[in-house]
Amino acid sequence: MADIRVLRPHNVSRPAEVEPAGAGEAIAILACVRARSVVFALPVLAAVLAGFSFAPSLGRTGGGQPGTQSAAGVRLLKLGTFAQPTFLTSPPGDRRRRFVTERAGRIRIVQGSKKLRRPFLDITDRVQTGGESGLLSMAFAPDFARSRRYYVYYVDNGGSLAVDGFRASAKAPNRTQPGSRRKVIREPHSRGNHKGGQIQFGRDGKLYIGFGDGGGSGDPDENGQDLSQRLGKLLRISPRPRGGYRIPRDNPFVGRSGARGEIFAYGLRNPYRFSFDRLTGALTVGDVGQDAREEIDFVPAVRRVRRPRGGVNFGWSAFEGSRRYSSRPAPGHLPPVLERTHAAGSCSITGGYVIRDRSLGSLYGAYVYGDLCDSRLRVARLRKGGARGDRALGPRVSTLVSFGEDGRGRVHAISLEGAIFRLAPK
Ligand SMILES: [Ca+2]
Repeated sequence: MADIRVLRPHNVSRPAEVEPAGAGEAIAILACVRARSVVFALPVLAAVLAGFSFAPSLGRTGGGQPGTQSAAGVRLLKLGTFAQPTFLTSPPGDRRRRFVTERAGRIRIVQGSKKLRRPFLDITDRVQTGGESGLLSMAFAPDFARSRRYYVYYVDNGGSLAVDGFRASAKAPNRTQPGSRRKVIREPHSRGNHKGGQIQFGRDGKLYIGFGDGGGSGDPDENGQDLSQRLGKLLRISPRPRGGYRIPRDNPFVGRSGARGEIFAYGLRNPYRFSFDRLTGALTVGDVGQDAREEIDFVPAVRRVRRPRGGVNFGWSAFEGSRRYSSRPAPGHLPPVLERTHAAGSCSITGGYVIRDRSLGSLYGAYVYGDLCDSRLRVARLRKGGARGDRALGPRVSTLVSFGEDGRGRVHAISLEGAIFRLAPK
């Protein structure tokens, strides 16, 4: 609990805009997003009882000054301010538009540099926003230009993990076609934490979904290593246009008795953010730790199939990072390539992207990531078996909830407090 002082927002670009109430709310939200343990849930509860709400008031636009921060080689260009933004992405090849999910259930479009007034989607009536819940990410189908299909990941009003598909309007491309919603997947999830949150299409054209282990502390349901459960897993599916999904025949556990065919990788605690290298198809996962160790996992792509090998066991809850956590078996588990300890100021890792923006020069090919508490952006070179050159990049983004990559491969850093920044050359 003593750590709560490090949770104070300290976005150096806009210090004057951080008011005490905002700080308190940020702490509550921050703590809820990470809520790793019962111990840490106490300050969350205290903050909530003290009257802080989860209303999207943190995303107020303030003076609208375009803030910038810089460090050697890179600076942060402010894209805009949103209401508790959680993710950013673009349709494949779309060089003009960036789509931002807002936690309450809206998707905003930034066209060029202009934020459009009308949301692309509004499902606020379906989305639960307490704890670690909300509209948490979205993904455009690889053939979006033709099919106009896209997908969203949210926590529904019953607390279940939900992925739905929608279609953009044919006549009004910045609007969603009314009545186009199709359920893709639902997973009951009764606890307030470890709601997962990421969907991404791989270079193999399949939709990958990251589900948390079911919440609580220490994987009480022992889902992580249980192949009969979808919680604590990375899933790989082919959504059907009319709803539901197909299980790809080359998934690793198809045909294995007692295992779910949707599972692509397992042994995950809360893979809140994962991504694919847009050049190679390699997988990186930021798996949020328990009480001591945050981790980045890396699985290189198999060139022929444009995806990582399937069936990898990431170790939870036998291992937290590279350390033994319980006596549970974890056959063949793959240790992380990078770990950050809580002793060093981390609390909840925010997985990012392998940078493929050539304008960033020597950062090309480096992996950028961060942490919800330690606001420093970090970079490292990931490779099979380890990482090298792990260092703080310089700029800070407080309450760093996510990164996002646009249609040009430009990487953005997102503060749940409202601001989104693009990593730009100095
Ligand atoms: Ca692990």
